[in-house]
Amino acid sequence: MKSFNERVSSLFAAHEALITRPNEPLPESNGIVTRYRYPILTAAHTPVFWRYDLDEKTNPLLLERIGMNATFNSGAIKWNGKYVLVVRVEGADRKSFFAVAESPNGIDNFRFWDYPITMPDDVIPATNIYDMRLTAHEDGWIYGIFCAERHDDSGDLSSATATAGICRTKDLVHWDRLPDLKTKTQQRNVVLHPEFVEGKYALYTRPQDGFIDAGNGGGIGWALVDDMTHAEIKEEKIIDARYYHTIKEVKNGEGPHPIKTSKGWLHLAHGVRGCAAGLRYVLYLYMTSLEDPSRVIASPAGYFLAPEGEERIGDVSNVLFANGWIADPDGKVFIYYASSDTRMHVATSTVDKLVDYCLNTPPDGLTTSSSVETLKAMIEKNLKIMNGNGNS
Ligand code: M1P
Repeated sequence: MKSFNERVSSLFAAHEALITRPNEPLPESNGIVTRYRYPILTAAHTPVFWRYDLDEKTNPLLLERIGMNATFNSGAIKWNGKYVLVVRVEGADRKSFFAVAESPNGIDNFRFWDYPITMPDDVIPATNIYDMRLTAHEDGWIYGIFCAERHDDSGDLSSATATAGICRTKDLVHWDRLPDLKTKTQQRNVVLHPEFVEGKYALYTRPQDGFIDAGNGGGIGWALVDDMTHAEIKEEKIIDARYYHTIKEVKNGEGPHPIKTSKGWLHLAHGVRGCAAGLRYVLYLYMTSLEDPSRVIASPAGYFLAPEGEERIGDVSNVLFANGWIADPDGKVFIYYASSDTRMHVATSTVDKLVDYCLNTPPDGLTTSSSVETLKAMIEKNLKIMNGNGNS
């Protein structure tokens, strides 16, 4: 029989082996993006000392005391040379909280900081908070915008409301809570653009009729606000609309804030459609103009990343969701995405590839006939090349 201390040592050794396991790129499937063999964060990556009481007097059987259920939907930022995620950690008690994990290379060795984030609750207290988008704004603050979920007292036991909670920090340790975003509708997936636009703060929004249903909320919206310390949306317009029989028929939502490129702002978003198995969440890209970040200039058809293999299975299956990515100065892009509301992954690409993908993937013609004509045009062009009389 192993001693208490030996069993504690085994727990730490197994955890250390897991979090230091080297990740491996998988063979490229489409030239656009590289996936990696292992998830970068799972519930088992949370520190042993979060889950176990390590005092032999109070936990002689060395049982887990505080269960962790999932690590997903993480904001991302390059910070002091490290790839830093503000992770949505969900406990076994279904409460989500934010915790910082950092990696030296962006693809493995993610290690949680000792303490989760203490988010001040000095506004109307929320029951649950999750899905933070991080923006290092040109005003000098790092803002976090997240969903604050509260019980809807006018409904039944399960009724809830979604509001955009706002906080800011200079060090990712101490966070100031700002008043929630004031809007006419419920909101989730609200994201702060990193630059002032017309001298104002610019927000990507997702108006929704209910906690789950987007309803008449037409898609990803755009609004300018004067002051993030009292943010209020007075006017909102839809910039990336939902369409019938597309990957974003039921809902869509901005991912992290867009990346500025020489050809325009590069956006990552999620689209949702319904099917017999429930909702299917996939990731897609689009671009907006540098002069007017609310004007869409490229909208490739279909999804960019969809669940594959074990990504398909989890607490909410058939879901990919991303609210964090990091573009390095050399143009490499680290896309941090979660699968099935359960675990975090990384995929890598480059700004050049993602921009090329956006500008040269045919847009959605919205009907089968149109898709077939698009396909035929490519086949015809390629057959000419293959038969030796197509290349100029
Ligand atoms: O369960 C899938 C996702 O559902 C919601 O996203 P949306 O508001 O776009 O439907 C969020 O609760 C998100 O956290 C979750 O991953």
